[in-house]
Amino acid sequence: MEKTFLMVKPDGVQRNLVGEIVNRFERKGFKLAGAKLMQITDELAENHYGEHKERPFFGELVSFITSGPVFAMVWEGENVITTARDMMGKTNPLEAAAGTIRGDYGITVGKNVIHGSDSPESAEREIGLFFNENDILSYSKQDSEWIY
Ligand code: IDP
Repeated sequence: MEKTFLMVKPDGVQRNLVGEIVNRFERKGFKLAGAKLMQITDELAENHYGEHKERPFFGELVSFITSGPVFAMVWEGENVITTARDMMGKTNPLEAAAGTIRGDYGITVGKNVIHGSDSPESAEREIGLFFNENDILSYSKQDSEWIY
């Protein structure tokens, strides 16, 4: 089954949105495979956001994501990468549709509450950066027969 990496950013943790965000993915029918509250190092931040290294906002991005705890998660389910991105909404919360996480809770592009992998390749890379294999659990849930 497909997996994705999702992360409540420091603004989401500070604003007490962890439970709300977990709730949305649980209610949708996805399965939590791993989760941890953690403080990102500069090295991990620079690696994670490596594709943005040349962008003018890179320094701001790294200092924001390392400014406080984040809640890192692995979620599993059919088409979870694309569906989670749809549930997050557009990068700029002012353009994100109402009903999406960024549309409902965000105002600025820098503090947009949540990160989610944008492709199978980035999901694999990001899960590997943030989680040890042993911390990702494979288990069955009784509701899967109602979902699939
Ligand atoms: P995504 O998070 O929706 O995949 P990306 O384009 O990969 O968006 O950008 C990564 C993160 O960088 C965004 O979530 C956002 O917080 C931040 N970001 C993107 N563009 C800007 C900008 O113009 N100024 C400040 N931060 C930005």
